Amino acid sequence: MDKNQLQAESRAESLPADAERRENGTDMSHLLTDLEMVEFIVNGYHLLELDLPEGLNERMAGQLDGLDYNPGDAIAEVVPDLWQVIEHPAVKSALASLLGEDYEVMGHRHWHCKQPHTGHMSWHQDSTNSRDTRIDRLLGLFYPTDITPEMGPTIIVPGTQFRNAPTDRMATYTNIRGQVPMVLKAGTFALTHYDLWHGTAANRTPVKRHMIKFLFRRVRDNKAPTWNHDPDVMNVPTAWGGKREDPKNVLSFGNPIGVGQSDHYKERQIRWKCWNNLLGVADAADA
Ligand SMILES: O=C(O)CCC(=O)C(=O)O
Ligand SMILES: [Fe+2]
Repeated sequence: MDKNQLQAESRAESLPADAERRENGTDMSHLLTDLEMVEFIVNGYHLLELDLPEGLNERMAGQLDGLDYNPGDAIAEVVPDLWQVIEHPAVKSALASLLGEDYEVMGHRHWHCKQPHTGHMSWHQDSTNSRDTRIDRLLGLFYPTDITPEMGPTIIVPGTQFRNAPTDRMATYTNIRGQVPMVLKAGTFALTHYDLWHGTAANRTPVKRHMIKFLFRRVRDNKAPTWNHDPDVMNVPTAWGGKREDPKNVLSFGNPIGVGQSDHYKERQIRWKCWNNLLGVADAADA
C-alpha cells in the first residue's frame, strides 16, 4: 500500500458521526449553507480548497507535465489520482448540495493545458444554449498547481450564467467590469455554472498551466433542499438600504459586476425562481 492510500484510509477513519452521512454511507459533512447556496445562485461559482493528501498535487502536476498527448475523456485513466479529487468529501457534498444527492459525474472531462507563451482565450459559455433558470449542470475545474496572474488563469464573469449571448459577439468583448481571474492555490476545485461566461488570460510564463475540467449533471428535480438548509432563513426583513449579508438580501440585491437597474431587476426574478426550484417548490417555474 502506498503512502497516498494510507492517507486516504486514515482520512476515512476520521469521518464524522453517522448523523453527517447519507444512507449510502457518503460523508456529507461539508454540505453548503444557505448563504453559500445563495452566493452560488448570484455569482455562478463556488471555490473549494481541497486538503488532498500530501504530495498528491505535485504528483498529478508532474504526470501532466510529462504527458505528450491529450487523452481527452480518458484523462482520469491516465492520471488516476484525479479520482481522489472528485471523490473528496468537500466536492461530493458541494455537488450534492447544488445538483441533488444522486448527481451524475458525466463521462466528458478534459485536460486544458495552456502552453507557455500562448495568448488569451475569448469570452464564451461552454453550454449549448439550453439555458434556463435552474442549476442542472456544473463544470468542475481542478488546478493541481498554484495559478499566478501571469500563468493564463481562467477568467470568469460572476453572475452571467443566466444570460444568453451569441458567442461570436461575446468574443469581441474585452475587459468586463467585475471579471475574476482564477488566481488560486494548488488543489483548488472551482465549481462553475455550465453557462457562466469565461475565457483565459495569456500564459506569459515558461511553464505549462494545467486545469482539468469535469462535468456534472442533475438527475432529478429536488423535492426538498439537499444542502444544510434552515427553513426560517428567509424570514428576515428586506434590507432596502441596509446591510445585505444574509441569504435573503444577498439573493435579492447581490450585484457582483455592478449591472444597471434593468438587468438587475430581471436577474432578481430569475434568482428567486432558481432558489424556489432548489427548495422543491412544485410550481417554482411560474413563481
Ligand atoms: O483553459 C481554461 O482555463 C479554460 C478553457 C476553456 O474555457 C475551454 O476550452 O472551453
Ligand atoms: Fe470554456
